[in-house]
Amino acid sequence: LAVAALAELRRIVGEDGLLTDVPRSFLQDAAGAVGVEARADAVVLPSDPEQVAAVVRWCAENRLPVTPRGGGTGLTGGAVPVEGGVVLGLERMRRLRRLDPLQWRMEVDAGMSTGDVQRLARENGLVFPPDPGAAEESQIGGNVATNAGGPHAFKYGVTGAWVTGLEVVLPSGELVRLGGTVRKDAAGYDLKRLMIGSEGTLGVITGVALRLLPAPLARSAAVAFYADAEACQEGLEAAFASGVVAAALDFVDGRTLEIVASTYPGSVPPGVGCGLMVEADGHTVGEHADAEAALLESIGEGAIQVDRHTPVDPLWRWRDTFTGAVAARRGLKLSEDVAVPVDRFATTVEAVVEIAARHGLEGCSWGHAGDGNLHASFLIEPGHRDQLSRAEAAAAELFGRVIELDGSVSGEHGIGSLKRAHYLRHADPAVLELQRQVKRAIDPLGLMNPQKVF
Ligand code: LAC
Ligand code: ZN
Repeated sequence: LAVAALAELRRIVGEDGLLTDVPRSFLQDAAGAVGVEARADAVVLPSDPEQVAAVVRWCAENRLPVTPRGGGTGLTGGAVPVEGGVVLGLERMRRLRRLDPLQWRMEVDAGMSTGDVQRLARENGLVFPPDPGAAEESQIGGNVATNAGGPHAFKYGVTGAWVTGLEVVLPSGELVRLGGTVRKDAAGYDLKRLMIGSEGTLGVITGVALRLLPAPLARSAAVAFYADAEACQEGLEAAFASGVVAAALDFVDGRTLEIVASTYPGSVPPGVGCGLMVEADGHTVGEHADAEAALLESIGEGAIQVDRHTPVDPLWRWRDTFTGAVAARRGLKLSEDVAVPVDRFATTVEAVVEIAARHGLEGCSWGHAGDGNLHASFLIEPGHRDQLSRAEAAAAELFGRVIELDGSVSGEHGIGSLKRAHYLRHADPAVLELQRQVKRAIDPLGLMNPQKVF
C-alpha cells in the first residue's frame, strides 16, 4: 500500500492498530500450511465498532478486499487473506457490554474469547453451552461467523442457536444491529441468521447478544469402548432409543485412540476399535440420576468396557487435544468435517480408513457421533507434495461417498477456501446462484472476504 494510504488507515485505528509488516500468524489458520496461497497488504486492529466501520468504508472507497479475522483457529482457511488488502482482526475488542444474570443474557464485543464468555456465564450460575475446540484462542465473533459446534451441540445446538442479536459492519461501512436482546423476534427477514455462518463474506460482526441457560445442577460422564465402529453404532442407537438426550455423544475411532490413549484420564483396554464419550446432565439431582442410568445402560450394550464416573472437565479437555495430537503424528493432516445421517455413522467411520489405505495413507476420525459429524483426517508429512495430493484425492472420494449417504461436506467447520472446490462440486446450482444473488445484494463490490465459500 502507498504511504498515503497507510497514513489514512493509521489515522483511523491509531499507530499501534496498524501492522504494515504482516506477521505470518495472520496469513494462516489452524489448518496449517495446507494449500492456501495467502497475501495481505496490512493488518488493522480496530478498538471499537466505529473504527471497524471507518476501516471498511475506507476499503470500499479504495476497492481493497477486507478479510475479517477472529482467533484464527478455523480449519478451512476462512480467515486467511487470499487477494491482498486488509486483514481486520477483532482481538482488541474484548469488552463485556452487559451481563444480566437474572434475565439469562449477555452482550459482548465480538473479539471476546469464547472461553471468557463461558467463564462469565459460569461465574453467574449460568451456562453458554456451545463448546467448539480452542475456546481460549477462538473469539465469539468468529464462532458466530462460522456457526461453530462442539460436543455439547448435540443437546444444546450450535453457536447460532444462542444468538439473539448481532452488531454488524456491512461491506459499505454501515453499522447495523440485527435482532437484539429480545428472545423472540419475528419482525422482517431474520437477517442475523443470514450473518450466522456466513464466514465473514457478508460483513464484520462487531458485537454479539447471547442468551444463556441456568447451569445444570449435576453432570457426569462415561466412556464406552467397543471392538469396532459397528458395535459403537449400536451403543449410539441404544442411547437414542433410551429417550434421554445426552448432553454430548462424541466418538473416537481406534486409530485416533492409539494416538491419544497415553493422555486418557483412565486406561484403554486392548482390542478397542471405537470409543463413545457420553455426558449426562440434569437440573435436579433426580433428573441427572435418571438420565445417567438410562445412558449407561444403553451404551453398555456390546461394549468391551465402560468407564463410569469419568471426571467431566478433564474428559472434555482431553477430547479437545485430539485435533492437535493427530496433526502432530506426522506433522500435518488434511482434516475433513463431514456429516452423515446418524444411522450411517459406522459406515462412514470405516470408509475413512478404507479410502485412506487405498491412497497409501493413514486415515482416522473422531467427532460428534450423536450429530453424525466426523472429523476425518488423512495424516501427511510436511513438504511431501505427493502425500498432499493423495490426501486430497482421498478427501474428494470421501466427499463423494458422504453425498451418496445424504450427508454434507461440512458439519461444523464451514467451507472457507479449502473446501470450496468440494462444496461447488456437490451443491445444487440453483442454491449456489441464490447465494450469489444474496452476496451481490449485500456486497456488490465483492470485497468482503473474497474467494470464500462459493
Ligand atoms: C473437534 C474440532 C476439530 O471436534 O472440531 O475436534
Ligand atoms: Zn468438532
